[in-house]
Amino acid sequence: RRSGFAGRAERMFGLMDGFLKNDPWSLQKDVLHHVEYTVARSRFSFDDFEAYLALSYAIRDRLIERWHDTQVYFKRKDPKRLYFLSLEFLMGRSLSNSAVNLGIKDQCSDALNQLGFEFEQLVEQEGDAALGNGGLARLSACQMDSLATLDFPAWGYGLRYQFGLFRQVILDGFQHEQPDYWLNFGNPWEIERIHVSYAVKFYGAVEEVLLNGVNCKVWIPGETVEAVAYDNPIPGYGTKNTINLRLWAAKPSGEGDMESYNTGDYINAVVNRQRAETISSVLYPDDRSYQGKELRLKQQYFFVSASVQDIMRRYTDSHSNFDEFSNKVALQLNDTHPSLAIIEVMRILVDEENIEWNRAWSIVCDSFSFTTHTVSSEGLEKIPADLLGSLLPRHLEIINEINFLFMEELKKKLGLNYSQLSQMSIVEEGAVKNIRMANLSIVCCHAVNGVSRVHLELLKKRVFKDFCKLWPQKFQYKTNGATQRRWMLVSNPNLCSLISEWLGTKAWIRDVDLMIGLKEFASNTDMQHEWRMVKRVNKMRLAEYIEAISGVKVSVDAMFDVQIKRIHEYKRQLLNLFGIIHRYDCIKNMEKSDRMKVVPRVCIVGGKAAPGYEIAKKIIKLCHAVAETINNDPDVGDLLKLVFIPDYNVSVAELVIPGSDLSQHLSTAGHEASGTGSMKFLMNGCLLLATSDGSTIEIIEEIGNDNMFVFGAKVDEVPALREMKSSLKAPLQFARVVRMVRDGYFGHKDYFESLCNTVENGGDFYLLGNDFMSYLEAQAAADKTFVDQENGHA
Ligand code: NBX
Repeated sequence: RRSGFAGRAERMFGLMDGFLKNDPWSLQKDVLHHVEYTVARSRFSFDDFEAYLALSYAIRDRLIERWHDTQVYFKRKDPKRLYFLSLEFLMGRSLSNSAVNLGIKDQCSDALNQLGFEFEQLVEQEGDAALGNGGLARLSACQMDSLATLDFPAWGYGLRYQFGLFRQVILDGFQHEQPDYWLNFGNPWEIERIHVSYAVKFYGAVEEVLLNGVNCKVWIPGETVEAVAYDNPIPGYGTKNTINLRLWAAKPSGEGDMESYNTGDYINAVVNRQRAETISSVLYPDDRSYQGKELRLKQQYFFVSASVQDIMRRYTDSHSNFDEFSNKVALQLNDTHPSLAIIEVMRILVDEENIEWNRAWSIVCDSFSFTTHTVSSEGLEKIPADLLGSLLPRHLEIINEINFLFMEELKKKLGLNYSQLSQMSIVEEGAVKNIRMANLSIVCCHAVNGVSRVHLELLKKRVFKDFCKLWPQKFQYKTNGATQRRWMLVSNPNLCSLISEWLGTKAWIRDVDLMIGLKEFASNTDMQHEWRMVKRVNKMRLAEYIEAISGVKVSVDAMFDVQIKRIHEYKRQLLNLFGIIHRYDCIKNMEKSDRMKVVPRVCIVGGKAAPGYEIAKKIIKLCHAVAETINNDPDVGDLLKLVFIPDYNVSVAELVIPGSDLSQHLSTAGHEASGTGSMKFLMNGCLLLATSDGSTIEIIEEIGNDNMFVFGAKVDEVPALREMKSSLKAPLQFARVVRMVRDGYFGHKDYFESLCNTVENGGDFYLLGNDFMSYLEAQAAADKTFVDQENGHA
């Protein structure tokens, strides 16, 4: 590669000036070129999917161009780079997002129209990239968009799972999981980099050798797998900055080929090698519990090792020693899942670069930070020490050494307080020895981030109490956010045009704070009218979708009331269902003349349950059973409908959120670390009905209690309520709805029994009974506001 060329190209084309043109005619020409030469169809005859592919390749070309320019620019500047390591990214679709961020959506539409295609229809051809479970994974995706938009020299690293999050199929109201074959029809958004690959080693043993008169540890690994890079360019909005999400795929390694083939067992050798690919084959669908599975640990180390090698290579390309490492490299760990990266860097510095332990240690501590997304100590990741020791023997030694030094330091500070020492130890002693990944991360990182203010307070008070006392300066919070590019510009363009027109600027698309300027128009009737028109069109689109998937016809005059998120007991979808049953029961028992006063509602629920989470699966079934009864009851008609939207994912959210009037965030206070769904609804002009938990607490402070429906126990009240629970009597209304379920009003009496038991007989850990009346009051207030809105008091 001749470096002189960069300079020449820069002089000829201007580095930050696109080589490819973005007018409709040029785009059209490029689309046809890709139809003919990439998709290999005739440019005179191709269908929607082929058009989608060709357009994606035409856009990808433009992304690649900007990506190259970004790389050249930062290589020359050599700023501190930010590396974001996450095992999960929920990217969703890329076509619309890329076109919007590149500022070429209208040009693409024009180009396609002339060819007889609709941009919006091609967008629907794309499947979601669902390489993650829930909030944590979507946050990673939103962060990538913001980092690119804010001109950061950032890289994301993750795993290229062949199967993303399972597809949820509902049969007779029960959830079934099916594999997500997202790569089957190709992925035009990624660039395979066969030349960017690293050997990742596993198993084997540690040996001591004498090197230059010094005893050194050498890891002799037993198995090698190749990590191949797949790059996904992420464009910023209103900037040329285009960052990279580098995902690793596992491939059999070429190492040792001769040896195994010489044994004569050629077929077995090939088959065994092929097994290497299983490492990046499937995403674990559990979003909270850790099972200590070997494959999961392999995934973690595989991705960490490849990423660290890549980062080290980039650093050593332009630096001759490690003095500048922590000034040039920031490694941000998304939860504890990538925390083996800490140990891997330590191992490379000490074992391979022969850097003295203490110096290596300070480089590591200065470079790493981590974000935790968990509120309870039960949710923290633990890895059985035996498992870790067999897969990564040298890493276990390093962890033990770090722990030993940490314990010595603690003893000096705290004395011999064994209970405290054992709580803080990285190694959990017991029948099974475990490595506590959170303790490891806290000890080794210079910063620990919570994801909302109350989350940090809870970490300080409970989960990491002792660590917070020891190192108060390490603990901080960065309240989560969501990108308005994806959640408004891509999914609700009509609302965006309205906002830009009223504000007289599009600057809010990069700086969301500017939306405050809308406040002065809040009571303007023209603005209110336009706003309602936008909402109505979005609701019509959603109603069509609902009818298509469920056959249920819903009225757009009704309030669209939505709860979409992973199904969890603490998120209390069951409280929502009990509220719906109560509403149904009230309508049934009402005088016919009073029914006129009922505010019509369409209740929409969506979300996946982890495959092994029985209670969550029963909640899904109950939702279907209740829907079946209500939707077929002629007494109720349009006053109440309930629909479950199957296979909830990013694209479904993009459709549902803009068409919602009310959204529910019902976590028992103190259980949702932050919550980000609420933000997406709010930016689309949807009111929230929520508990005072996670980021909602800060949202209430920003928008005021008058602008949302807050209910339920507060974070500080929950522990005492739990203590008193056995002496508390659930309200009659609550007992009545639970009884309806128990007695088989919705069928499946036996199946729902264990579900009912979770909220009665002294159970009710999540305090549904306690919060029920206050929930109903908040719902009544929402009804009232909806009617007022119709009267012009929005
Ligand atoms: O992270 C979520 C929290 O529950 C939300 O409150 C928060 O807003 C969001 C972003 O900070 N946590 C989460 O989604 N966790 C996981 O998805 C998860 C996945 C795998 C795993 C453990 C947790 N092993």
